Amino acid sequence: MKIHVRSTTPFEGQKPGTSGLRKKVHSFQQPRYLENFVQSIFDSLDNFQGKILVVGGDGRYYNQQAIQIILKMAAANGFGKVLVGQNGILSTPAVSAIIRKYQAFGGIILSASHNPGGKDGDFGIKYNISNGGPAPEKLTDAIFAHTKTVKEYRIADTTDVDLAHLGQTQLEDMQVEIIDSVKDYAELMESLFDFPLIRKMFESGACKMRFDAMHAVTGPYAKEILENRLNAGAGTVLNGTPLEDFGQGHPDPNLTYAPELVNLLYHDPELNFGAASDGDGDRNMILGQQFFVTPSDSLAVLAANAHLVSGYSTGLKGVARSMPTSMAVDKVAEKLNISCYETPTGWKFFGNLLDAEKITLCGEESFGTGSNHVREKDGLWAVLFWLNILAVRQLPVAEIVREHWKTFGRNFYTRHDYENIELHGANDLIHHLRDQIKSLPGKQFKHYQVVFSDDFEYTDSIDGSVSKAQGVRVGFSDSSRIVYRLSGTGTEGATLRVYVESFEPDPEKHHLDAQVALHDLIEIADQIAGIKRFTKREQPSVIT
Ligand code: G16
Repeated sequence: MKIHVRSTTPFEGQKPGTSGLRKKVHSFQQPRYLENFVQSIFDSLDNFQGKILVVGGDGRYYNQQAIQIILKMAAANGFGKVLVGQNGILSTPAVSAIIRKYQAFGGIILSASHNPGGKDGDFGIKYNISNGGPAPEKLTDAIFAHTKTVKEYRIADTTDVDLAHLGQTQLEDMQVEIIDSVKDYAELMESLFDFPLIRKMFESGACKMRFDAMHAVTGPYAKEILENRLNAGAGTVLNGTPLEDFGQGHPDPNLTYAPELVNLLYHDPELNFGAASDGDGDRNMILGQQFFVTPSDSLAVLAANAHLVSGYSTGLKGVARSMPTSMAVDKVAEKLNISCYETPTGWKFFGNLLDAEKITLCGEESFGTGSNHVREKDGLWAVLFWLNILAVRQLPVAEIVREHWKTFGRNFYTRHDYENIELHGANDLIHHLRDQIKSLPGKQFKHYQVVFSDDFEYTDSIDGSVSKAQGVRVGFSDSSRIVYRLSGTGTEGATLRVYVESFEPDPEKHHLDAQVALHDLIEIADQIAGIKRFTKREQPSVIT
């Protein structure tokens, strides 16, 4: 095989964020930019020669070009075989499932998740390890260190691989197998949930749903599983064809960016279940008739009802949530007498707990829920979990959630995002908060008294690694809290996230709108951090 060892010089700023390296497409199109990062991944790994790598992406602009480069580099660096999704398509949870099923050494996922795509949009790359999960910080730090010193990259001089047809080809000494993007994943879902029961629910007309794939990667998965295997009816899946620019949409399943679906569930009386997933298929949004289930509540409801679902009926080992996620699931864990872990934002922090079998379910406020079936959050999995619960309980979504609140109390919760603000102002705001950490406890704001304040630090109970400065927390005497952190997934300026939560045991007050129930705390959040002053914004850009 002819291998070129090409000279290169480092690019600045190739630091993986919350979930891999995300930049504008234009950045990735610069000669050597992707090559440097891929070589830095390979240089950070040991003993992968002859082993299997899984490669796929969410279908956004530049996906296929990037895959061709990665294949040639994988061949030149000594991988034995690469499994690639047909047409370069693999959702993030599917990559995780495939790595595990075929005992691959790791996988490369090309996605910028929910960020917009297209020529002027975002692109991204992340590396997953052999357990199927995101590379832990130790590895992403090593990759970043390599990007700062990379001097050459290895690439095979060979023709492009045909990604459109299933089957095996040889890329010099390395085998490339183009695999069905959906099959392995669909089989895994079928092993976890009661498909005959869910099918019966659809066929009887008891459930009529719409799934918005947002022109992103989940379209083919949702069509195969919901329409073909579960007979939910043709037309159940909206925007089901993956497009390079996601139909110019923002493939982020929330109330702001999925208006078509929200409108249907609020105005079409025939529909009683709605769901959506994001660019790479790991996020989910759940809607009932005129009802939005917050991701934090969704995790709590899944945990409380897991015993009804075949794949989880033997009980949960424990649960985990990211720190800013509401404490609703903590209440369920308490009742089930199982452990509840609090981790920093980022799915990678759940990996060790899942591998050590400390937890079965985990989730984040950022529309991510998952379990030990893979090592990524999983959008369609969450939808199927809900469908299985609906099929067993035969109650509307809203009733299930209201009943849950009655049993466990309601954690009112909201997240206010200030997107694309000036980096300078964002950093100043965080410094301003850090300066107050010591002086805040004891202070009174309206009828809330601060009892603690810190910058969240996490020690992994399995490997002892420590992650510092993961978000400033302000906790009040009634267990309400405000959390501030800067997003690690944006590509322009900075995004400030402000998370506000308070617990309400009184069912008479559970009907309140979260923005109303949290009104005072939202004002206090601004008072403490000077949000308007530092961001120069009067309003958040997204409220969830
Ligand atoms: C990624 C991570 C999640 C994280 C989310 C938001 O999700 O995998 O763990 O919660 O970003 O992170 P941030 O608040 O730093 O923007 P995804 O779906 O974008 O890969």
